[in-house]
Amino acid sequence: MSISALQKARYEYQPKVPSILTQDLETIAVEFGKNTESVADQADLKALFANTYGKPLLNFVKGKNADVKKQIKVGVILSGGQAPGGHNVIAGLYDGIKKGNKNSKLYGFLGGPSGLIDCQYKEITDDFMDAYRNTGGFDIIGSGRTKIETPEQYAASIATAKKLDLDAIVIIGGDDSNTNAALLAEEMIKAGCKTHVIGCPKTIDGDLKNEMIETSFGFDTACKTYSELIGNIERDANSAKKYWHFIKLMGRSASHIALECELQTQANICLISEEVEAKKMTLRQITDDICKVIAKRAETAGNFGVILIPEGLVEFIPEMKSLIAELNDKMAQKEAEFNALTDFASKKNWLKSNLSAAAFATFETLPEAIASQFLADRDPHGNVQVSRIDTEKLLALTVEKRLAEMKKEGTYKGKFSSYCHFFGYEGRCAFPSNFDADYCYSLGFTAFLLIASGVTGYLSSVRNLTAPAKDWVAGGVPLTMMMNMEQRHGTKKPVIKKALVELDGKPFKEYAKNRDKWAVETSFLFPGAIQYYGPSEVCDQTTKTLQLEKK
Ligand code: FBP
Repeated sequence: MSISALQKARYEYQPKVPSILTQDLETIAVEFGKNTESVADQADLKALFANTYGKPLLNFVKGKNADVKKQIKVGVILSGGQAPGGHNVIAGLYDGIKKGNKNSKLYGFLGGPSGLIDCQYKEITDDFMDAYRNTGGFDIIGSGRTKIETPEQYAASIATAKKLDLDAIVIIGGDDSNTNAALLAEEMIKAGCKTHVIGCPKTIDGDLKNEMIETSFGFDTACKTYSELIGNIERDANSAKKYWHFIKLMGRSASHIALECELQTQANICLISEEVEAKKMTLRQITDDICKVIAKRAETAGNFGVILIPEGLVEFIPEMKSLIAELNDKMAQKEAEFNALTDFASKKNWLKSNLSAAAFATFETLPEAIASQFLADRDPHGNVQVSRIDTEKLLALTVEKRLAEMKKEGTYKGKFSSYCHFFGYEGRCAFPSNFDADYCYSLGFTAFLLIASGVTGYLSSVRNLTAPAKDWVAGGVPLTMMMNMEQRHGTKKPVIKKALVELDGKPFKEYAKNRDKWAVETSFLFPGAIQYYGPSEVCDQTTKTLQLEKK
């Protein structure tokens, strides 16, 4: 197979790790902290996780671990959306396992959690692993979104664990996948199976974080990739001075990616879904605010600019949120009936008699192309797939319409022309930045140490991330500590709490402080491409979000 020059060079890259991970393994001991409580609903969670609830936090420190050289067998799963660095988590885990005992084995389950359920796996060997070090993507073993949640799926997973005589399974995933990891850890104990379960915090969305998990991996590289592209568009816009660029950014519900990209590029407008919800802003109000900036810039800077839009925005606009909630319910309740409808006109007719008058009125305001996207297939959790709704086009259309009205009113004298973009898949499989390469390798190696320490139901954690890597702190966080109970499909379920953008948090405040200036003046920043080689201040910078949060 031919490979690029960068790929060849990246194979040689040695990830930087916390100094404790460079010690002789037998001199790394586990230090337990205090027992923990879940973020909420303690009684319910204690009952559901009778064996794994409330375990203590732990760190790795200098000391002794006699068991670390034991021969073990471990399975690993990549779960959910791709995030740069996943291959390095596996590399760190693999190197830890082999350093412990060269006869230990690592099996990669193929295609996500379904690989565990169906016992589809591949043994990871030196040559195979080496072809994926420091590269992006999840193609080493593939990923998938199957959930392990039914009694049959638990039974099949336990059967695979027993068949392969696994000491542990490592699940690399986001909030839902790590909720699954916590449940699986508990089920393994209940079934008398020796297999322990450890999670690793993955998602470009950046919404799996809390006081013990500073960031999920992949967020850094994805944001830097999008910011490079946004910076390029800003330069183009500033050169031609004739287009307004509407850029939707991935991130599902949370606006962390949009906010980070805004801080990196200083685009004219960045919508933050969490603020839209807090202020109960309607689509009309959002449109008016954008139009005011466009009109102002038409008089001063010119007829151009850049607007960043978080992927999940529509779910936070009150009238759209109600519409989506009703659609999700009705489409699930009357699935067969709805699926039998083939064209848009008959679907619309069906909605007229099945939605409330208010929801149907909102539906009718949407252009047909966008309205059809609201009716597209739901994800495995029954939710609308926000990455498939062209919110950027919706806003470009509402803005164009409103500007035409303003022209008639005499409040806008510019010339409006727009371009729409969606940056999502472009960033999920980039070569991991040095930060993600280092962080992921450290997370994987730490996952091995957690296995060697005999714990289960823990998330691998590496903290103090704005310091040089040698000073990072490796440890583990009990998964139940991050959980609460939430309503899902009509029943209360245990879930890891999603972290949305906090409006009183430092990253948002930094944006809020500057946004009026960035809106009207042209204050663009051009971050350029991710650099892998060169001075540390160019190659090893963390995200602005992390820097501000740790200030
Ligand atoms: P995870 O939450 O699994 O990490 O996935 C994140 C994400 O990239 C979202 O930003 C996006 O909405 C979604 O995946 C897209 O899903 P798919 O890959 O199934 O199209």
